[in-house]
Amino acid sequence: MFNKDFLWGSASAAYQVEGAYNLDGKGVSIWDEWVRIPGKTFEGTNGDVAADHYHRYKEDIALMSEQGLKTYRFSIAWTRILPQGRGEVNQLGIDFYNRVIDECLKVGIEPMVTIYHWDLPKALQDEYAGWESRRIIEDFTEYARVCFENFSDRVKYWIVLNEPNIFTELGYLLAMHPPGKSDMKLKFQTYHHTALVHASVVKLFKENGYPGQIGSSIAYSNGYPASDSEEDIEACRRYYETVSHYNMDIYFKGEYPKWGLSYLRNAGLAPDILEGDIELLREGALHSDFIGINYYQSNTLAYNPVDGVGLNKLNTTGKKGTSMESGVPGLFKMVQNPELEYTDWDWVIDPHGLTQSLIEIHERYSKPLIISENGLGAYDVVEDGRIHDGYRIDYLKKHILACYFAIQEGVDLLAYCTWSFTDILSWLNGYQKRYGFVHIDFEDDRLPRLKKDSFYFYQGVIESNGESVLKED
Ligand code: BGP
Repeated sequence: MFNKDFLWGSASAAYQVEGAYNLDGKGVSIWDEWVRIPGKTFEGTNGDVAADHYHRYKEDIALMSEQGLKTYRFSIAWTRILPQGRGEVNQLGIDFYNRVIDECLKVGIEPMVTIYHWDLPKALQDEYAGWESRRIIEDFTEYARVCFENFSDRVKYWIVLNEPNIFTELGYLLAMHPPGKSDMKLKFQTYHHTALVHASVVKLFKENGYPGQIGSSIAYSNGYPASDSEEDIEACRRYYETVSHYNMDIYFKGEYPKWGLSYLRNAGLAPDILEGDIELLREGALHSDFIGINYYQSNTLAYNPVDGVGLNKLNTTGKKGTSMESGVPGLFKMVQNPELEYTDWDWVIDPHGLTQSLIEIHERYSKPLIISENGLGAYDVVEDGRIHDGYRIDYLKKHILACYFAIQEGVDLLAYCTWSFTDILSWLNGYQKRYGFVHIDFEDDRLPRLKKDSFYFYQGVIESNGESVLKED
């Protein structure tokens, strides 16, 4: 049974939904710049207009209310609030988020705010290379303070960072996100800085006694050994030590897994950990109220020798079966799982993995959990003014059921947010990879909204507090 206060939600991110990239005093973010470099995003798509949520938020929130949403997770664009990253506050930016928050509350939707969803102010990137410098800790904490001072009278759920493991991997290792670097040591160093930022913001939140709950959201993929061979089981263990547990432990235990850290040290890849870091990280971990996880898929791991396959870029074309094998030599490689189905972007569909992930995290960290993202990216077709996205309904049904199984096992799950409410920009995949309950025709300047079949499906789920899915099973 889902708790009667269970937060059925849906999520977005400022850059992917708002548009209005240069209006009302907004400063330039690293994404505003990145999308303008030829070849960086699918067919040069950008978020200049996106879903124009900046102007259409009332209409979108009215649709959320019609669906019955209990929470709307959205992010704040740092550059709307502090156009240069620090210093003068842009009141028009504050006003916009006040309008969004108030509109949500007016229709009984709990606003859940992500403070950072990847759109770093370009000014800070230019000045000190952003996440590469520890100076980010002070600037970010000050930005968070501005958010708390302005919005914490009404916002009760705060997610400090969205998927720090993904933006550091894609930004500093795979060179697919800004700043487009490829340096394994830097990836681990910048990740360490994100953890310090998280801890510093949690500390500020608690010391100032702001009401509400705070956490961060990590992209989590549980792992399976590809076979029962000793080598594959060991590859899976190494994956946890250097990826899953590594990413989570530093945020929610305040330490790195021992084997993982010593492996990285021996390889000359470990982050520099300064005096006082671990103390701050432990404090941040202790005072984090919840753990946010974004779950899309699991990973199946196999042995990868030291001269084995390296990391390869993701499939951003939507041509099924075009992604290449990827791994970290000496640790593991990710392989296809013959038991499971894949999306057109080669993401594995594995609802059981969600149950396993939730249980693993619950057992290791003993904190309440929020699923801050889960959803299916797919091509949608409009037929006679309708979108019959049965595949999305099927995906969501199975993942909601997966949540239920985890709750039965004792997991304290507070919320489930789908990705996304309307169709929005997919960072690297343009507008053709759709996730929403509400279709947007991006070819039409009026950006018309159209409810998909999945809109009504989720409406039924919320109305029955999950019973509609359980009944069918
Ligand atoms: C997560 C991000 C989201 C969103 C989602 C879907 O990693 O937090 O912002 O983009 O993935 O990913 P994609 O758009 O690449 O399909």
